[in-house]
Amino acid sequence: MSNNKWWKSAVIYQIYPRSFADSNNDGIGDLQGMISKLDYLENLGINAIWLSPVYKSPQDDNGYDISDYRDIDPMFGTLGDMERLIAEAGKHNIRIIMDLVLNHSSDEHHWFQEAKKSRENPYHDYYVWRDGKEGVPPNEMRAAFGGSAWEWVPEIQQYYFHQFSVKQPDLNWENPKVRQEIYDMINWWIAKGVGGFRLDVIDLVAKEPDRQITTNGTRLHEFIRELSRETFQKADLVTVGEAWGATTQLAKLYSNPDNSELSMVFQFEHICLDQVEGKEKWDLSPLPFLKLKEVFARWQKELYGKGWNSLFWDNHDLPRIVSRWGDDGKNRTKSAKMLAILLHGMQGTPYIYQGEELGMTNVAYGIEEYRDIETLNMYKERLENGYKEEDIMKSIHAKSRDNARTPMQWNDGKNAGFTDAVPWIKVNPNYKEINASQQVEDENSIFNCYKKLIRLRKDYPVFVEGDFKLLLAEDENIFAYIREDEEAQLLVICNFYGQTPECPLEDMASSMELLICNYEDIEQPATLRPYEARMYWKAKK
Ligand code: TEU
Ligand code: CA
Repeated sequence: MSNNKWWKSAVIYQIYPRSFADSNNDGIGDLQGMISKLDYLENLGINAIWLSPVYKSPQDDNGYDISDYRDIDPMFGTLGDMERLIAEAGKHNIRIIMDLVLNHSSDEHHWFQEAKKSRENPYHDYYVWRDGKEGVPPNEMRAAFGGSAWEWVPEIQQYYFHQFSVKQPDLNWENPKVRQEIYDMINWWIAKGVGGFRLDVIDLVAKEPDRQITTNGTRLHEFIRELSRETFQKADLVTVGEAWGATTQLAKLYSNPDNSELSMVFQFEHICLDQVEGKEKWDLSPLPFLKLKEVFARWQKELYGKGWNSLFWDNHDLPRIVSRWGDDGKNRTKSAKMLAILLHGMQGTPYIYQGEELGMTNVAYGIEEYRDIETLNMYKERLENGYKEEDIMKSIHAKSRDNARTPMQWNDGKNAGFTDAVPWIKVNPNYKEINASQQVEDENSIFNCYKKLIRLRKDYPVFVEGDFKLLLAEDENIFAYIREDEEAQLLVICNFYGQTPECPLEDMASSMELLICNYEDIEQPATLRPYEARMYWKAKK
């Protein structure tokens, strides 16, 4: 198998720009702030940064509503700063991956401003319109952030379609002119030296609203192949599509090794395990451990040699993993390392979301501290629908996107060293114990565990090449697997809970070399300690 693409042994770090580092003390992170932290990132060892959107935007959805794809929002800096970031990151051997939001634009984009002027306007057809009568939308489709997916424009007596907020009108991919505009824009960024792209909700672009189809539309893969041919294939880029609707079958199309579509996708099967069919993410239910193992094992196995996995626990839309599958109280350090060791031993490209390398946790604020449009709209809607405020807050504390969006915790000084001003969203009060400057110095920190895992991936080819076999599939506490290629074996054993189960893999492990673990005294007892994780390696003769 040829696994020689640079991004197959790379580790990618996601930055959420407004929460990373504020250089000019206006309370919002920015590009100069990122530049000032490149030494920190190089020390961690990552190879690329995926930057959530920094384009010009009214910030209705924190930049996922773009009003100019070829400019930077003044809040983050200038186009010159962006060019400096690309160049400076390059000196640290770090590539910059831009976030492409191609399913929709902002309603303040000049295309939409023109489009809504008249049905004859040349830009009208850049968006998805349907005739109708005021108050009688074309169908019942709902938007992800609440309300109808159709918005009435009285001036032209038509509805436009939006899968997200009313300020995020859907682009019409059926129109070849729209696709061409997109390709030109992407090629313009490629010429600036970016290292790749993350494609926001790429599985929604081929929507067919008349058939009430949004995900995986009929023309989806035709569109992606054209996009790839016209842009990405001309350079040595990494591309990752966000695809909530991906199955392993579809992922093999998206990440076909023939390079006809993308490098890989983000799929969410391992993330949505506590979401009951037909319910919303806010309706809480327990996390099924055996199912987690089954899902990872299936994705590892199905894509082996036929596609490529992305590996992630966290992003800017998800609650913090240590508060989800780990223990963010007494066993925070142990469990955060365990989750890291589990994920980073698998085949695929690992992604680290800012603060994950410190074991940053969820927050539990009062509603007035929340900023996220999805959270705020849901709060309003559920109150109106008679939910108890207490239950709504419970859902928010568990699932709000703002859990991931609190400022990066750099040190134990004012506002965690993020800003001198009032931050746009409150800092997690636990920054005195959880912060980067403390962890960089401490060789037993979560940070240094991530750093070591990144190093191991570079040093041992089996991380990239090896196949995957799940062990102890029915065990209620232990997640264990073995990876194997022609040269070596890699064994990962993780105790997922605070119990002390017996470890039936002791014999196998005893002939192998311990690469990394999350306890300092390594006496290899027959039982695993709370959240204990160990990774072993052995050469084949
Ligand atoms: O998210 C896609 C998406 O479907 C989200 O609405 C997701 O369902 C939700 O965040 C889960 O709580 C992408 C971006 O990652 C997100 O930040 C944007 O808000 C969204 O697209 C619209 O661009
Ligand atoms: Ca700033």
